[in-house]
Amino acid sequence: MLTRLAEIDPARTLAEDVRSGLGGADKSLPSKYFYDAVGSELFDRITRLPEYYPTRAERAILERRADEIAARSAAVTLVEIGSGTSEKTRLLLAALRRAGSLRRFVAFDVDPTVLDQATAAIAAEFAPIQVDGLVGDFERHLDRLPAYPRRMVAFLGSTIGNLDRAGRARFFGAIRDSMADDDTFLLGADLIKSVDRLHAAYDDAAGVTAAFNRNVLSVLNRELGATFDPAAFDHVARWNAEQSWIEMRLRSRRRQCVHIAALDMDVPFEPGEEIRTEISAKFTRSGLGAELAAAGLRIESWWTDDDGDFALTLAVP
Ligand code: AVJ
Repeated sequence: MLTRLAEIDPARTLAEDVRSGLGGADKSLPSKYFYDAVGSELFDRITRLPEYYPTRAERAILERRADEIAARSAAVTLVEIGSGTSEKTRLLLAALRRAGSLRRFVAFDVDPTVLDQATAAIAAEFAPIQVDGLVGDFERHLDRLPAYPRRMVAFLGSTIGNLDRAGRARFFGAIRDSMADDDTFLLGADLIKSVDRLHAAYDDAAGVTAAFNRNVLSVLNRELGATFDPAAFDHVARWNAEQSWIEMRLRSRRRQCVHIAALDMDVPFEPGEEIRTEISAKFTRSGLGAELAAAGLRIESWWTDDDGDFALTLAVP
């Protein structure tokens, strides 16, 4: 059963975000706009690239630890934030079903198309559990999570890395506020490693990540009637040691001016001028533990893959 609990107006949000992101001197775009149909497909290809370790590492942890996670959470409801295709989630659902506690799955995602497909597939696969799809933005709508009993709220794939420190503090605070005493929070986080490996993961040899990055310009062309030539921008991946994140940028190959019809806006670019399109923060156990603690959450379990590349942590109030 699919229940649509909330809907937002993505077009309005996009217009506002693009106006403020491209209006000033330090240009940036929120990374959530990568994920139209083409972008989601490109991201899916990224997850299978030899250089992109996070997806494989997280899956390896889940394969090994799902039953332990199910036992420790004893969850009746699994809530997945930023659920996407919920591919790895199936490992958790299966473990919770084996444990005998599972009654309900709530998928929360910004993309209604992906959500419809994923919830329908999971409802069929895990019948008779109740499956709800919730369309929303995890930076704005966590207060609308349904208050079912004994929830495990999962936020996988190191999507947390897309938020800066202040954004993470807000996000963890909102998660904590939504939690009852017996709820748990399962977080997937990418860990700090050599800059060479990080660069390779975000600037792969086959150029899939470059295409993924440029695709956000096609989204703006289609949704806002912009005149970006994606080929006029180079893909850049840069480690920011101070912030402990890798950032993706699009660098203008020449002086150019882009018109955005829906905003009645002209955006000038100097040669070499960049738009920051994504941050992907990397963590240590102590750093993440401190950020969670500041929100009133305690690390109950911490699991990594054999190479120590990625961590899953179960946090409790
Ligand atoms: C989906 C946000 C976790 O930051 O690694 C992959 C997105 N960007 N390659 C990440 C992404 C470039 C990804 N997240």
